[in-house]
Amino acid sequence: MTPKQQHAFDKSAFKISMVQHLTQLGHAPETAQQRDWYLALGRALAEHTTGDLVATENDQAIKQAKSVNYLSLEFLIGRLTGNNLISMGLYDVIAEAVGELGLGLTDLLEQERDPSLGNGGLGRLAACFMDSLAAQQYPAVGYGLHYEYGLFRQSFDQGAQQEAPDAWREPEGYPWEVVRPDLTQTIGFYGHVEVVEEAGHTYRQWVPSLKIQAMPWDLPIVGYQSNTVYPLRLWEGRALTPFALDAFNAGEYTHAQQADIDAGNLTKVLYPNDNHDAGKTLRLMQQYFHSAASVGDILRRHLEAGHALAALPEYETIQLNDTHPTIAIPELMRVLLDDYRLGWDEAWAIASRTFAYTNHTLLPEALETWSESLMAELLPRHMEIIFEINHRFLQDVEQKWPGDVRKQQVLSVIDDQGERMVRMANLCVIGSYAVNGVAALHSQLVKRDLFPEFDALYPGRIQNVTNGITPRRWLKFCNPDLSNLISEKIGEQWPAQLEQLEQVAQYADDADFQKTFMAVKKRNKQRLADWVKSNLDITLNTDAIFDVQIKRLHEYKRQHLNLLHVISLYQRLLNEPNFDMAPRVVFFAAKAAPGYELAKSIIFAINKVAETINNDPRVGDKLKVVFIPDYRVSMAEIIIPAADVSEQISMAGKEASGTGNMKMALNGALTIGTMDGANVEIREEVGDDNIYIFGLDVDGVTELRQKGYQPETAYQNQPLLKAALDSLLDETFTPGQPGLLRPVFDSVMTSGDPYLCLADFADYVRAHNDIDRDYRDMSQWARKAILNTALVGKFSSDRSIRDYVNNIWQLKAIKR
Ligand code: Z16
Repeated sequence: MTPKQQHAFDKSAFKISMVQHLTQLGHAPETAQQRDWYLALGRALAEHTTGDLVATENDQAIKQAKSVNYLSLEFLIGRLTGNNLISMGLYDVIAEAVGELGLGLTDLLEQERDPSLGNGGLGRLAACFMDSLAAQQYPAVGYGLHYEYGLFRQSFDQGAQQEAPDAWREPEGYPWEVVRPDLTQTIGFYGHVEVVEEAGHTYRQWVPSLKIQAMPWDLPIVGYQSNTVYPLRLWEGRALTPFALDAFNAGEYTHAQQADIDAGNLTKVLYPNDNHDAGKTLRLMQQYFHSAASVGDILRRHLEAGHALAALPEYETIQLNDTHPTIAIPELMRVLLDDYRLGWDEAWAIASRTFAYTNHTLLPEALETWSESLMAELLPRHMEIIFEINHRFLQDVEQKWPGDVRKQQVLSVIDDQGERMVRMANLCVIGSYAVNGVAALHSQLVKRDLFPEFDALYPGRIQNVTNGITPRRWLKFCNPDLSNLISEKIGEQWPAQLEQLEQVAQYADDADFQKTFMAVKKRNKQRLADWVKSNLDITLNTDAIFDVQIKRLHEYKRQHLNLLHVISLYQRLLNEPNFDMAPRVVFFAAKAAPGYELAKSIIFAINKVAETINNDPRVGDKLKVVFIPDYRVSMAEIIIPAADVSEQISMAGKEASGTGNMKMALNGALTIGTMDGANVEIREEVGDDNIYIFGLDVDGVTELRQKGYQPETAYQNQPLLKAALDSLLDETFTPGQPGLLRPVFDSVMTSGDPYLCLADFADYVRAHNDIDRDYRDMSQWARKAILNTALVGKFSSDRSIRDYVNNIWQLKAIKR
């Protein structure tokens, strides 16, 4: 909403609308509960955004312009109501309106469940990117899946993770979504390929034996302070009517059922893996379903706007968020070849100028491959097309490097060492006009270590776009006090122009500003402490350092290195009479993939250590450990503004970027981190004095491995480390049950410590000592914290999107 429209906003009409929606929900104002009012509020607001969504969709200027289609299996959007109120510029007037109805806006907003349609960084990035596309009015559609259940909800039973289904829409439905049944498509699976002859030409035609309907639900992505609303279009799998099932070849339908899959299952649940490829058939079906429905919708829009098929790359670009939607490449080829009957070269000229691919990881276990036999069974025509793409590609390789069998082997889409597998990343690089990593270091490693031969074959194709975060949700909305303080000093443009935060740096040495800044931090810490008191019944000291590690639980992220540090602090408090430390609260929040045993063991160990320390009267409030259950976007919104210290401690070379690191720095936390991912660029921006870097860098890791790494050496030579590790084996943290924490001990001592925790331990402790020393000088600490907020403007996702627009997509903003 523009300032002019805001002025025109009719508060009393809105109140009437809310009461009408309440009535439609079957409630009377006198007896309605908070939740009923929240739903009425959401529906009343959605009326406005749906109107703007439809108007944006029908905008001629947009139809005639180029759009980006962001294809992602995950969009971790978080709650929409508060955020949309900020974007619509209606937060204050709606707070008034609901106040006049005798309600509190913040209470109502607390009623909303998070749509957790993603695992972690990759899904949240997609959500930030949609926000920035709408804010800057670059024409865009987000395409995802309408999971009935999002990421599981987490609780602890005596310290062990329990998973429960996340029924995010139940029971009343989600007020912001709009179903679009007219845009339903039919998606095929299995079956066979037929040859058809027409006018002297032969064509190939896929005859699927299983068909599932794809029906879209749109969520409104509201542009900050504009009328632009783009759709996040989520496909739901639905059974065809029994009538249509009659048409199936009986034998093949039975065959499809053997896979024990039916339409109702297809979009039931999000796969809960972050950075891990589980290789399940149903997951490949989800991927194809998502790709086929999205490609179909993109082509529909393109043709309905009156454009020629051959002009597709001039009007539409398709960004593949990791390899999850790779199958969209052969799907577009199939439609062009078999349905529109273009020749191969014509079709390839279109497809290979339409797709671009973002790589988010170098971890081998996360690089997707699908068995050739599974793919040939589920998608027989696509497998033929992949073979043809690969055949022609290998001819190019032969041209460039005649007779080089090794190059053919590493570049081929098919891995034929053992069971033949389709390498999705190779297919992406071959079928895309641009490939990017997500932070400067990561993109370098993509070129140097992952795809050196592709980089030589296609110079310039592999680029960098450093990730970013939306300053609307991650500062303006989640940290209103700091936002107001900033606006008082530098005006109100910064949420749309984050580089302007730089002007805050001039106040870094101003004693009054330091005091106010730290008072805001303290209030945010109190808000978190209150949450912890009422939900976990732990009392926290808000003068303590709030030391925060919040991210998925993964061995490479090294939550267990943090844990070893916590244990050593505990032991020093007990054993060293002269040991002095600033009080600390160490926060963890993390979900472990349900099948990831070591990750679950680490969670269990942290909970056991926390229980012991928090109940040991000798420790008092010098040290507390808090594991916040069920980490999710709405929880992050409470934790991040309260952080003093941000833990970004992955082994160098393993974290592609990180984005939580950016959120905490923006909210005035100081990073303790390795030279990994975007930490490297955060350091460049804030300067060495305002960040705590420790540990081996990428070259250091390589050297140590070459020398031959022995975790045993660190264990024997560092008494503090040895004592911390030994305590995992005795009864210190598991009274009466020694050995329960052995899996964590074993991961570093008998499994070779693959992520070098013990090698980095001493320097990690050193960096924490520096933090302890610096925190005691409140003025110096405030200075560093202020400079973090002031100097991380680069990490706005608005900048990331402009990088994509200028270096890859070539879009023009269409202002409405
Ligand atoms: C994911 O969240 C990420 C990578 C990946 O291959 C799969 C998933 Cl589900 C993360 C990276 O680990 C993280 O470093 C990065 O910041 C994030 O993607 C966004 O790029």
